[in-house]
Amino acid sequence: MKVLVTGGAGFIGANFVRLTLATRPDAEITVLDNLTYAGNQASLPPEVAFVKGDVADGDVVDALVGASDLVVHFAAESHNDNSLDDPSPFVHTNLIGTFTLLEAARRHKTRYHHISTDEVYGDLPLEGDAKFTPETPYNPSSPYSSTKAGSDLMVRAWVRSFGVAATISNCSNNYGPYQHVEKFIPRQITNVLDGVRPKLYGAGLNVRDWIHVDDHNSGVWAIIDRGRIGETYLIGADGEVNNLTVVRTLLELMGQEPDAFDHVNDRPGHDLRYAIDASRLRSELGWEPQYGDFRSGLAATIDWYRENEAWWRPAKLATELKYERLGR
Ligand code: NAD
Ligand code: TDX
Repeated sequence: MKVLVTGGAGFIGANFVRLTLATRPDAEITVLDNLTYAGNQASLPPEVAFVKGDVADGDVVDALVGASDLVVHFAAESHNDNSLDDPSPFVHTNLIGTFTLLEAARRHKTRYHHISTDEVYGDLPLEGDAKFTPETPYNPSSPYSSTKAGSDLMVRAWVRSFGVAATISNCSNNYGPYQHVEKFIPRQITNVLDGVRPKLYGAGLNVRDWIHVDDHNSGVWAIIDRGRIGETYLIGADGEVNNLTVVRTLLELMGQEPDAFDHVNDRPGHDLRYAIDASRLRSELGWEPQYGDFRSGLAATIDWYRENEAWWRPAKLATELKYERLGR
């Protein structure tokens, strides 16, 4: 099976490529990625076929989609803080890029899987145990989540109007190796490694539903293998934790005092809480997460960043200068 992975030099895409190489000997992978600040070819094994190009470039996309049996579309501008600073690349990649891929999938009748986020549903109150389901109305908060929401809606329309053979997954917050140091967990781990105190937005009471990146990607394969065309599946592993607890756990695992962090300015429009009901994926497709214990997953992630400074160091200074400019 010829598989085109867009955004394969990013965090989740690179882990998807690695998982696929390890478990799917029949898959022949090509990565399409234009290596933005978030893309890093060093995240990929050198033997993987790699095309440097833009998912919004119709000619490049047409040729690659035409030569593939399956497209798994990870490429995106993915960071909320950046979208609040400058939304325009989010419109280009998340909306025009997805449109370009869908049109090619339509022309070539190529199976298409769309990677999306729980953030399309907006947020949940801090109190209570409500969760997002596939029926929750879309209500995105940021330029990032609104462009992801728009891309999901295009996929649904291309299925219904043009018969594109597509599925969608909306996953919660991922953690694990190869995640860019701008994101919450790697930012704090690498800060501590640099002798800098972690930075918590606001009071730190916002809740995220953490899932190990390999569990996300095994869910994606379950949907590709056994999912119903046109369907949306939510991926999550019941990993709700507030940001304050994440920082305290990281500090403890790294041998620091529990209060050795700073509160910084909150993110404008900061979503309060995300929580996923993944029962459709579990009951219909028989998927189960393998990384049940968040604490030991965090410990392994800390070890990975300790051992792979050469991978993250080149991005660290520019990332912290950006946060300094944003006051966070
Ligand atoms: P990332 O920012 O680490 O990687 C994105 C990749 O896409 C990079 O390699 C970048 O170079 C590439 N890219 C960006 N614009 C491109 C373009 N125009 N053409 C080609 N390549 C381009 O992102 P990630 O965290 O790995 O997220 C991957 C996908 O998963 C995204 O669609 C995101 O919305 C979704 N998602 C992420 C999370 C999470 O917790 N990180 C959770 C749920 C869903
Ligand atoms: O330094 C920080 N301090 C802090 O308190 C950073 C970078 C973040 N935070 C908070 C904001 C969020 O409540 O931590 C939480 C997680 O922040 P991010 O890592 O920026 O993730 P989030 O905004 O929740 O979005 C992530 O999950 C959903 C991904 O970046 C998205 O791509 C995905 O769709």
